[in-house]
Amino acid sequence: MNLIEELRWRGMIQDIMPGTEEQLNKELTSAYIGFDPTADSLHIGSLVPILLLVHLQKAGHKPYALVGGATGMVGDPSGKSEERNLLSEDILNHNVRGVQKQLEKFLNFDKSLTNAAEIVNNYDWFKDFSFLNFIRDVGKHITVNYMMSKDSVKKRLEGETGMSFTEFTYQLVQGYDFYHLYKNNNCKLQMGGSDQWGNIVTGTELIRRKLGGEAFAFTCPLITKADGGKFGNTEKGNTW
Ligand code: 383
Repeated sequence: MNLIEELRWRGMIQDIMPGTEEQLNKELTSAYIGFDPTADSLHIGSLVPILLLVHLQKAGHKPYALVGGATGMVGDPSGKSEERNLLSEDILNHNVRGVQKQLEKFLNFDKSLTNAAEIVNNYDWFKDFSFLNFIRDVGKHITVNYMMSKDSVKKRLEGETGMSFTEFTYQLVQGYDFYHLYKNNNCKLQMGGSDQWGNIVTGTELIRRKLGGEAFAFTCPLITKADGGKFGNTEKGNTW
């Protein structure tokens, strides 16, 4: 059974981009999932995505776990009905360490492996990225029309609380991560929970527009609370 067949019978695939299975069958593929350090612990909703990385590595591919030191400073609006509060840098640094320690327990980081797991932090490539360079190099490739068509944005435009420019740009920041990892780490696949589909596709679009490259994606269903809502660091009733 190949990786996608394995994940499918386990009910771990929600959406998948055409060509993904072929890519995984073709060669050792590097893939990533991002986790924002909005708390110092991951939660039960992160477990299935972590297991995607575990299965990926077991199948011989290379997993990257990205800790969002930069994206944690912005706040992902996906699945959120209200604007988030910004976290201080001290709290974020503390959270990055907590999340990193937990991720290390699931994956094999043995450097002698050709598919050794790696942890990366997007703060490393964003800390020196100026606002002007960002809007010229990234923002110019994606239309506002395209960004507004995402569920995460549409819902907030319909709602009463609106959405700040900060959260609106989140999909471009995550999109740029995928572009960065594609270009520098040959990472061709991004995975995540189904709430991440919109952000992931902005990344494959950026890779196509800027590099003419083809990147792949799939998502897993979200584990939800009894009330149907998603688990999350900033949600009530979370299981750490
Ligand atoms: C940041 C930068 C990237 C890629 C992803 C990210 C994080 C992403 C996000 N993810 C959630 C989180 O951090 O907000 N924008 O709490 C959750 N994930 C995983 C999974 C999930 C998602 O960490 O669906 C549940 O656990 O994707 O809600 O370049």
